[in-house]
Amino acid sequence: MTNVRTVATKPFDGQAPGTSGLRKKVSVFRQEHYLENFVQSIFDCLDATAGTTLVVGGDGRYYNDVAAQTIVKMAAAHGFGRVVVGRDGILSTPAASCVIRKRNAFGGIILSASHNQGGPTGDFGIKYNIGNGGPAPESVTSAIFERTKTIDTYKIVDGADVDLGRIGTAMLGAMTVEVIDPVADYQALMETLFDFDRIAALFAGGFRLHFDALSAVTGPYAHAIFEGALGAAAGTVVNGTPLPDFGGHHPDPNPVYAHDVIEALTGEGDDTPDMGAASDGDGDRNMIVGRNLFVTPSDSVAILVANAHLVRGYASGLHGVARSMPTSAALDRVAARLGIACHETPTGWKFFGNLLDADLATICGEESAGTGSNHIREKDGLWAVLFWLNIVAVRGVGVSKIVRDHWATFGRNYYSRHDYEAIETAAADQLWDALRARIGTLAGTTANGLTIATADEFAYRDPVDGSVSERQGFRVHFADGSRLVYRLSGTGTQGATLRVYLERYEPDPALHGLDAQVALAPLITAADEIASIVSMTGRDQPSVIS
Ligand code: VG1
Ligand code: CO
Repeated sequence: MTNVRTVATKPFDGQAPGTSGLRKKVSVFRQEHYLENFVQSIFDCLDATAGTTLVVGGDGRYYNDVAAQTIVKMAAAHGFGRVVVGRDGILSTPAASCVIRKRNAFGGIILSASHNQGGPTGDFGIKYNIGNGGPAPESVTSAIFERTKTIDTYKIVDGADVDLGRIGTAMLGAMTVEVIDPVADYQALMETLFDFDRIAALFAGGFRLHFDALSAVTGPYAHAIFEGALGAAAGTVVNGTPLPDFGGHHPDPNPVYAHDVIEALTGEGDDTPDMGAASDGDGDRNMIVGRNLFVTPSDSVAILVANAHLVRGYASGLHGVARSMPTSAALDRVAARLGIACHETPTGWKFFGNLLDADLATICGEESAGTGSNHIREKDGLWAVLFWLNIVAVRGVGVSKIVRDHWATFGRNYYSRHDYEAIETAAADQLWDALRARIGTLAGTTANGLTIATADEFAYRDPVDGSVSERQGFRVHFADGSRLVYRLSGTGTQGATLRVYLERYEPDPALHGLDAQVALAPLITAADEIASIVSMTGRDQPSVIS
């Protein structure tokens, strides 16, 4: 008999889930009972789970293995009927979403701190997804947070670790533990959406992809799909083995942290690949690079939507599209052309879930390199790469040409995000309060000579359930159509991170070849003039420009 043990514990501070669950330093998670407290708080907030299925998996970062064992044992103590775990505790975030949906699971627990660094001195994270495969809505995450403040016991079964390294089923008390191939269900889903034969023909014709998994979770998926099913040359996937510390990589697929991809795609020689791509720690984000051209994520989602009719899974049309508020309006222009709705939501994928469930949107995107569709309820990095490959295969032209043609048709939305990472919390609070006090007075004034048309703090009313999310960032619209957005990151674990999003629309094709930072220079100055970033943070430049 497996023995269920009830362990006395105390409430912990600081467990408020951010935009993507709970993220903390590994050292915090390793405190006695810390992980158990959070898992029990999740379980305590779920209705009638007895006999149901729970999916568990993570991005393979340090502590993933320990946490997976603990969760399996707690799930058994809680009375779940079955736990489905990716082999070695591995599931990318999109694969977890796929498996939750396919297995009609009650929900899933995903172990990841996404793009945050891993290793013993890095970050760990845990997030609960509901039965539709998407991140739990705020009503659930707030209930979990409230529970962490009062929790006094958790339940776990005693006993040896379960072997998660071998595919198959075993019993833990009355619960079945099923270990699955982390790639199979996900790959099968991709094969229904994209024309694998056509993409395989593209590779057979000599097309060269350079995919950098940044030593994070997408390695096994990319090896199996690109080099396996699609026949891309060996060596297409680099850094393709998930490592507990991600091999020291910062698994955030942007031109700074994935600079190697930008470098590989610089040039026009025979040895220059045709397309570059990367994904983040947990596999839900993507970076797309053409020869000598980084595709901004805001452009990428707009281009996918403009070409969706060429791709099997989307050829019958789109219900609508959605983008997070700071994402550029390039998508809005495509939606207008297609005559479909374009929804604007706060940052974070959970806001897209209701729109997808209600068939109000089919494809969604965020400026932070998250793109996805109604095939699952998470953003999906490899899906975006396959979507691009499918478009390239059908149109027979390269990534950079597709982007330039798009600008020629729709105009170019110059776009950049400036991050000021790990600034002192007190300084960030001060800057934020000052901005809040000023925002209502900005309309009609000028900044760096540019006239401000409107300025507000973004609030969102969900069109499906009517819930309201306030204080989602400051928006400043200029009379010439340019826009500035300020947000504080919800995913950092050190100090505060200020994000400034800059956008300028340029219809004239003769002006489409500028460097984005040059095109945005007047706005960059205006952003500092409005928010006094340099004087209040002591930083004279951003830490990351993407
Ligand atoms: C960041 C991105 C946001 C994304 C979130 C989670 O949030 O800006 O667009 O949804 O990460 O992505 P923030 O609050 O730090 O700006 V992931 O790949 O960490 O699930
Ligand atoms: Co991620």
